[in-house]
Amino acid sequence: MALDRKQTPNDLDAFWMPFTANRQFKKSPRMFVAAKDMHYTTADGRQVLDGTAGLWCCNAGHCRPKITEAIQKQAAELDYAPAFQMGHPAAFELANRIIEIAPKGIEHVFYTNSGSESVETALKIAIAYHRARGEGTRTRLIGRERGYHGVNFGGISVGGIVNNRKFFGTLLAGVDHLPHTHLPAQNAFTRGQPEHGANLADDLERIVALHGPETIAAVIVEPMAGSTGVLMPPKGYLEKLRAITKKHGILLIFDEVITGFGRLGAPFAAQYYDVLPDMMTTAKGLTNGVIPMGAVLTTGEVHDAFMTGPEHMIELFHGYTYSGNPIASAAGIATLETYKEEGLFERAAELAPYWEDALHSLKGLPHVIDIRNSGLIGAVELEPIAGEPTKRAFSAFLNAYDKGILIRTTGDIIAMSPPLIISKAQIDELIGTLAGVLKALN
Ligand code: PXG
Repeated sequence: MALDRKQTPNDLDAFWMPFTANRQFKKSPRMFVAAKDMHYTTADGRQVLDGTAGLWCCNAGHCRPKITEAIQKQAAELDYAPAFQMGHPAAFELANRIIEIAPKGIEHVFYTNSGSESVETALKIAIAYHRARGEGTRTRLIGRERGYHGVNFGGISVGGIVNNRKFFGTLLAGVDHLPHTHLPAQNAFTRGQPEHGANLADDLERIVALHGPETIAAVIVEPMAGSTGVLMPPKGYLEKLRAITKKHGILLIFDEVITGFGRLGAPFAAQYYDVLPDMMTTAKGLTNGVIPMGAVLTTGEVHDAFMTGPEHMIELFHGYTYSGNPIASAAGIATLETYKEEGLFERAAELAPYWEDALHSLKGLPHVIDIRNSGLIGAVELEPIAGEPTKRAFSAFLNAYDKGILIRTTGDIIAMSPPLIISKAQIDELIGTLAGVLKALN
């Protein structure tokens, strides 16, 4: 019997696309059909230089043989193993390798399937940690304006991207926000960390005084705020947050979903900025973006607080069917091996000054009001068109795509984060093409 539904594989209607202008896209689709190293191939056969590592995740570039082969082999050998009360070697092996490159003091790995799930997991661990130690009144969570912590309810509650929150009701109770650190009047066109703004961390003392420290479980921030448009932490800011949280017995969570796995030229931002949090949330670059996987990394102290009570009892009532999935674990191991064998974190650090100079050469072009960078991350902020925010940057994105480069935009900010395998010639091509796009913008 014939299926009673449309058999129209080219119909774009059924797929409701995430974070996409669906109607605009479906009128004028942008389809990738293949990828290799630094390039995507479009459906009409063009090569597009990847200026964003997919969505900040393909740090080793695309279709890297070691990762592809590891996935193929694992799929044929052990496709799935139950994640609860059973194990398989690859998940343990990957955890050990993550801890090898993590900051000293970070000792345990709890697997998830995305950045959003890593955030939910870390927030839950924070609250349960205090309870396990007899401080069950510590339930409040503190995020920051302009923060992005994924799209689940905990993450949007502590997050500070207005459009990600305002359509979705009352969110979690008991959440406060630190002020964001964007101070364009003082810090515009800073290379690396800005001079001004460390004092914004002192607002945490105000929040603590308002509620009492014994009510606060954790502070979560992106050490470098990516999605909101690339805001580097002011000099001394993260150190202050660490000192204040420590003083009041509050856990500090770094959301390293973007900054993890070499983006700044160190394995994690915690090492780049030399500030040790109690937990780190990761995803994206953990598997080079190839298979969904995330992980929460914790100190020994956080983990050990749970390891009490009868040994036959589950210590943490949390986890996912796909936590530590064999194929994701194999992809993770092969990814970390690729980073190591090719010295990609060191390469990012070496390329950073060249990247910085290239990016700042855009200063003075039409509409450019700020440029920010660190590691292999860069942002170019444009003056919005009066009354039509986001339109100018979105036009830049579309024109750039037509000219063969992939960039990201958020509001009127262009963000770039190329794979760490990018060459100097490709940096010139990316920035040169973008310069042409900016010159032609309305
Ligand atoms: N935390 C941070 C800091 C992130 O950047 C998430 C959590 C959520 O991860 P998942 O895997 O659930 O999407 C993110 C994700 C962009 C962009 O263009 C950024 C993200 C995702 C997609 C696009 O800025 N960050």
